[in-house]
Amino acid sequence: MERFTIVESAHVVPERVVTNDELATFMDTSDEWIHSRTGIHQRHIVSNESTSDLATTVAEKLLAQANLSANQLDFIIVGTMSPDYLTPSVAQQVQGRIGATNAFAFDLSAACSGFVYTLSMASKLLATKYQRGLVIGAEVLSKLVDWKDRSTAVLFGDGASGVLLQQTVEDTGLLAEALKTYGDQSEFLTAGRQRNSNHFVGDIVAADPYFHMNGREVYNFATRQVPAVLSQALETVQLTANDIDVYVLHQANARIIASIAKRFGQPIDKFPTNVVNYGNTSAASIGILLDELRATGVVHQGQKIALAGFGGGLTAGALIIQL
Ligand code: 4VN
Repeated sequence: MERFTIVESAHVVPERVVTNDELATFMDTSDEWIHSRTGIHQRHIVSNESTSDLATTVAEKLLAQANLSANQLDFIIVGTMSPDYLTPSVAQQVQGRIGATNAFAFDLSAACSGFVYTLSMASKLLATKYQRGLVIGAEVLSKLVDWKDRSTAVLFGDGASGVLLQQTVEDTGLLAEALKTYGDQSEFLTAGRQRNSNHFVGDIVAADPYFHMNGREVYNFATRQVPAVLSQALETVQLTANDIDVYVLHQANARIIASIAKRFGQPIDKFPTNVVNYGNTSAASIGILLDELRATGVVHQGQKIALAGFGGGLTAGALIIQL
């Protein structure tokens, strides 16, 4: 077990709300289609904020809530697939802007599994000399969306979330995990292809900012692999599905979550969702939901919760956490 406590959680979304009805004013789609297929009713879209702006706001909230100063942080990891730059990383921008002079900072790129992979890596750091750190998921997916492609444009939204983690001597933290990567299926979900070009041969590959998704393949991957990683994690510590109080899954699509719950033989009310309000925010989604569930008391101290991410990579990952 990797011991830590979740001291605080926080999230932020841009002010601007775009409803399905608003999408239908410039795209051949409808609220009925989007809502019945995905569970999404609206998403938040940036006006002038960048990924690092959203991530910095989350970091500032976490420090304020915990009454800590930035120089008390040992590390900052940001899970993101939509950074402002290739370098610096979002985490490095956050570190500079909040003045976390004692923290090292880096991004972790694992798409929709970003929050789970990042939290797992943070738990390893907290098992060494590092006492306290931020785990943030931050995305501006709207810049990767082809607003002429109705099959993907309706799915995604912008937002950021995070947790402040700290070493503890209590019996809380990461009980078990299962992280899986299927790089041979990476073509099923891509975004942000970089150009490859040089002085000597000219253009080799052209840039393409947009999402490309084989929805059927990713959907089937999720319904098969999420129950598998959850089972695998539970088995390593001889726990069963019934021992988990709340399942906090990546919010890709409400129907996918329902079919995962069914396959896993657990009541759907143990799988809360908020995709209706935010769409799919990739690495930010699990943290946004976790923060809302903590705020309403659905998730609280003493529980065992399971987090599961799945998507681009293709990746899947499950964490069993004792709160
Ligand atoms: C994980 C998943 C998805 C995803 C895949 C398919 C899908 C979301 C396809 C069928 C369509 C409705 C939408 Cl499972 C995306 C990501 C990317 O973050 C990660 N929706 N759908 C329909 O016709 O019903």
